Amino acid sequence: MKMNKRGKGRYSAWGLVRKGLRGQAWPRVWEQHELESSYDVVIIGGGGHGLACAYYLATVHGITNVAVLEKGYLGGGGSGRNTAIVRSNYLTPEGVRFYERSMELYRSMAGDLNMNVMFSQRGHLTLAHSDASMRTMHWRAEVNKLMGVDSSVIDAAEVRRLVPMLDIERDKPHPIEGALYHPPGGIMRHDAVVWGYARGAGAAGVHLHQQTEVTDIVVTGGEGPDGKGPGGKVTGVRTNRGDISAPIVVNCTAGWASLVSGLAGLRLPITTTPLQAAVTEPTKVFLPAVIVSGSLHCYISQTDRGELVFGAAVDPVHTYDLRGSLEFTEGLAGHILELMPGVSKMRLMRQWAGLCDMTADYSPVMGFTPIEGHLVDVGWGTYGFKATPSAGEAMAEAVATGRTPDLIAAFDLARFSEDRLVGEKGAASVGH
Ligand code: PYC
Repeated sequence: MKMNKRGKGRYSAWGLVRKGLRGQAWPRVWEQHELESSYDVVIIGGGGHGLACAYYLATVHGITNVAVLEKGYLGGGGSGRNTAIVRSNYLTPEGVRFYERSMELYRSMAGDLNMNVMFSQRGHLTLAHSDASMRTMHWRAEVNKLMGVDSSVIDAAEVRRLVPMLDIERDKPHPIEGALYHPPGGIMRHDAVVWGYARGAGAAGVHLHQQTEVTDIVVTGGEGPDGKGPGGKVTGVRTNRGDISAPIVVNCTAGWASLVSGLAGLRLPITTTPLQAAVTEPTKVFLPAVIVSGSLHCYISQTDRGELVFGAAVDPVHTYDLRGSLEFTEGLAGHILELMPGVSKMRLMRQWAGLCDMTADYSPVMGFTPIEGHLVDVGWGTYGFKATPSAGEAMAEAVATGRTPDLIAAFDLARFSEDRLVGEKGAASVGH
């Protein structure tokens, strides 16, 4: 069966076998198009955020003359380089509300995008190893509950009941005092989220251009010496494949965000830092929840295939270098074994790094900028994957209506100069 126009075709099991045996070509999941010389909206960055924005622009707002430009391949940046954890147990009301909208969209995503995104709401535990961190857990739990999010503080005995593999021995440097327990948190298949949005956007008429690098954002009338920067107006972009005129250019490039908006003469309050992660060989599934320890700088989940996925603290340098390091592996292994000595025989199979676009308050920057027509969806730090659907939905609304949706009003760029920071460091799973 061919894909229908909305990208919702299905193969029967027998159809799949027949096709495989006959060596037939698979239909493309999204069509390829010539690069047009003009679009109504250009989105830079073909990761989850850019694709989600394009998808909601086309399907909710009927704006289909849209190009997503990706310098590599779709989902090859932060969307493919995270640990696929989702949750909404943040610390600020603004953060909780925003990430909870993402959870809602994630819950209905498999049906909405007709894609098995393997959403597994297996529960999420943020361990506390001291009185001070128990206090923060209580604070988060209270904010979460007030915002209608399922989250509470549990003691060490309950932690052991939920996750018997954890060592709750008290006589050690970092004893487990308790945890913030967030039952709806979990993991999902990050690539499937990207493919689902790409297929849906493509089927709705959006042009997806891979291997298309933006080399300049064209701005006129700005305050900078070159006519760029605040006060100016976007007229298009230059790419390695030709120029495009567009009145709206959205930056969804995560780790590369400050470089990309820099092309328009806009300085973003963002630093870029790598975050490494690693995965073990598969074993029988034994870890029933996502485990995070801020103090021990590590987080662990087990995939449905049985691999343990580990992450640690961000690297201590600002760089765009994605190489793995032995320091990371050694530090990670030490901390994981302190929590779960039982996994000492497991072998690490792979290691990777993604780029985190960090802001001073650990909250994102979304919406309009002082350059007319230039919008940003950046500053995600270590929270980007979780935010994919709600960021895409809200950015699409901003582009379509010309107004900032309430959901993201607190995350505007002006907050840094107007002393309205949204401090979300206390909700970080990742050491910084
Ligand atoms: O905030 O849950 C989190 C997280 C896990 C890995 C990176 N960020």
